[in-house]
Amino acid sequence: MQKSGRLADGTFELLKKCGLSISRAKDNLYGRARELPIDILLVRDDDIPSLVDDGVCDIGIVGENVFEEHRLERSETPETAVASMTARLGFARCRLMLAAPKSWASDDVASYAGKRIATSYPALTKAFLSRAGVAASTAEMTGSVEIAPKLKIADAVCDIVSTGATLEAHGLAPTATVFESEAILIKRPGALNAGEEAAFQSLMTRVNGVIASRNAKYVMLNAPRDAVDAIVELLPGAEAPTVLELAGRDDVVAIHAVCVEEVFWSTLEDLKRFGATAILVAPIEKMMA
Ligand code: PRT
Ligand code: ZN
Repeated sequence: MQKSGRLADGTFELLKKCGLSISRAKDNLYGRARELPIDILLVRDDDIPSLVDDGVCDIGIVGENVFEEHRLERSETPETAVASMTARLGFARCRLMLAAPKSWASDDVASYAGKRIATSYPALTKAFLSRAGVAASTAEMTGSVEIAPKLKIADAVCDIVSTGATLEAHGLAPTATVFESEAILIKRPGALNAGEEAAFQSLMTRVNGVIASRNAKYVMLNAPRDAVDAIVELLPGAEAPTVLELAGRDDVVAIHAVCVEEVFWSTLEDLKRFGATAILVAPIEKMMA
């Protein structure tokens, strides 16, 4: 995993939610989980795909952008790639975007024809341009890509965007999404022996539980008996809610449901319109199917 940076925080948080406490060596290069037989190598994110491909590590957590760039660089197809994606982790979401100085920025990708584009992701950029049928050149930079147009190193950029504030601050406008990314878990097929595979499966059960419970809420409410169907219909991503009798009430029942999708204020307002009362929305800490 990444030693420090935008992926590291999310990765440590995920491992913590999976019930793993990581003790780090003094040199900050190694970590060890106390609860499962997992050793952790702390590195720069760019090294993670090769470390997994080459068998130094069995699994890795990395940005899909870095993994896909590495895969394209090695001219691998998804079928022949050594390491492959095992799970999407839902954090470090970002987009790789083409951006141009506001003076000539246009949503038409053809406007990049004949231009020089600075990027840390030349393979992803070239693949996108070639799919779009646009002939442009790339200038590879390892950081501070956004200053390239001002320094006349390039005409435009293809860079990672999260809020868009960095592009804005440099007078650049994002015009096309080249790649959508989030943190992913990668694994080399056949890397693990039976004991290691058991630890990996245990880790994955926990990871999937954390991901599933991220937006999940436990919703409890009272509903008029004749509105149960309409109210259940409104509960986002709830399968087979529990309907309970209320003591001394024939006209009203209680409904309990696990909603796996986000429950918005507007959903609660809709529920109220159908006669729901005493609505409670509680977070769910862990889920296992
Ligand atoms: O030291 P190391 O090599 O490990 O880290 P790094 O500096 O290469 O990467 P790091 O920690 O910045 O990012 C790691 C991963 O996080 C990336 O590969 C992406 O998958 C993901 N990620 C998510 C981002 C961003 N959001 C992001 N905003 N990576 C980079 N940025 C940068 C971007 O390059 C630009 O400079 O943030 C700036 C734009 O941010 P906004 O919010 O102004 O749009
Ligand atoms: Zn990096």
